[in-house]
Amino acid sequence: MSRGARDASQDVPLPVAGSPGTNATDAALSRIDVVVGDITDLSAELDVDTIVNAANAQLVGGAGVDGAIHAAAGADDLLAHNRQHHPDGCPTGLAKASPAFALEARGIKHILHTAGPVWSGQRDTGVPGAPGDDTAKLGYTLEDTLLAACYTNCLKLAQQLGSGVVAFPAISTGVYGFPKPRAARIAIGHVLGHFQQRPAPELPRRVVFACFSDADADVYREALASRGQWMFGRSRA
Ligand code: AR6
Repeated sequence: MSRGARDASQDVPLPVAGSPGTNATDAALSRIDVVVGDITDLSAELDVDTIVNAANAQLVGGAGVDGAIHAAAGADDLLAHNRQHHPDGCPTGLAKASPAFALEARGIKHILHTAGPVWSGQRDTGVPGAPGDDTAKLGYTLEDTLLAACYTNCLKLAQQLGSGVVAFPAISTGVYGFPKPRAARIAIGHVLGHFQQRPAPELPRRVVFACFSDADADVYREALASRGQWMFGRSRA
């Protein structure tokens, strides 16, 4: 399979009518795809018109997805736009929009820049939910809240811009060191919640999680398949 191609055989089986889960959940799940590929070069079949950049708060470009997006869109144009329109950058958890410049040739209309949190890496502080505590319940660390805000604010911005299909990278899981399974659950939980509250035909119609490797896509597939165990953990506690 080429990078960017949708691997339908690997899609997580979605609940069918009569299986556990509500209609709203099933409808929300049907609006999510997990694919393997470079976010700047996804298959045209996916119809992505908006891509999310895992940026830094200064919006000055960098490595990883940020580097790939700047290279593909045209770094000079993107940097000049962000300097002019977002002179204060993008504080962690917020989202800022730019045109897609050279990526328009690939059907991309908007780039949403969001700065994810840096995972602090502290562990065993003895304080539940202290920064970097991967054993803390989901949603109980400051980084969880900031990462969730990235997804929520990108989706709100996409809605305002009239985006049809938004592709997200795994924000904060590279240079910023956020644990991948934890980040995937936060991403999926917030996208599902957004879709449940905004049923079709509200925009965006769909979200694509663009994973850079099969192993990363497996993390999302596992999180989707096991959502019954972790999505409602807080209310059962
Ligand atoms: N397409 C899709 N996913 C990608 C791509 C790509 N082209 N390239 C990398 N990934 P990262 P962060 C995956 O480091 O952790 C930059 O320097 C990668 O495997 O890009 O939020 C910025 O300027 C990983 O799973 O973003 C910031 O300073 C995920 O994308 C800082 O890094 C995110 O990795 C942001 O760090």
